[in-house]
Amino acid sequence: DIKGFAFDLDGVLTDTARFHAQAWKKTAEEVGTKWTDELAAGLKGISRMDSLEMILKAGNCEHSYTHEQKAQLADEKNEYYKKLIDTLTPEDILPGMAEFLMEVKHKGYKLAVASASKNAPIILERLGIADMFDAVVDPAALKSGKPDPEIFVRAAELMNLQPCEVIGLEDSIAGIKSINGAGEVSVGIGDKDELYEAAIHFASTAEVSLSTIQGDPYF
Ligand code: B16
Ligand code: MG
Repeated sequence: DIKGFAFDLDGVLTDTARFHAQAWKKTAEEVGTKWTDELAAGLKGISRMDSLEMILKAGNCEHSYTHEQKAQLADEKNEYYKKLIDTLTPEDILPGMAEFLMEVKHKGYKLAVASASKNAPIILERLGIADMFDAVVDPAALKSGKPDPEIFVRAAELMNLQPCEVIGLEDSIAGIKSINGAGEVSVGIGDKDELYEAAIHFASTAEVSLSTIQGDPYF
């Protein structure tokens, strides 16, 4: 029986990808990496340090920086990013998701956030939905990021549920792999061809519906 839902944040509850892109673009310019839409898309769901590594690799300069310099670049990006997310309000919850959260909460399901973002708690506060969740996974306490299953396994543990009792919602391929690897039911939101590994699929957050999920053979 499904008893809980684990939500990715960026791309599922709100769109912070535009702010990540804006902030990483500055870093890319600083290190001399050409900023492309493809590069931006590849950073979806990937941790801060892994994102920086991808940007440095794209410019063939991953060996030109010491650990300290990389930490500094990541810090600078995060300071700028934090200014951008300060502008978030409840209006920035993605279409349909405030209603979906209220519906599952009202029906007695447990709710968790499984985001790679260390800024997730501030973002949830800004969106006005922090109180709805029984648990928020702390990504700093994990050994491996998505696509490793650890983050979604942890989300189930924090809800006191078995993975098979949890549905995970994700917009990234890395996230869907993490949910599937954890033994949970994956819901993919976005491009169907890209997210073909998802058990259940919706084209956008506006389409996500509890009755459709409950009617699916995977439920
Ligand atoms: P931070 P998600 C991810 O969020 C973003 O998609 C990814 O672009 C970002 O690098 C990562 O969080 C870490 O964020 O720098 O705030 O710790 O999709 O897992 O909610
Ligand atoms: Mg995401």
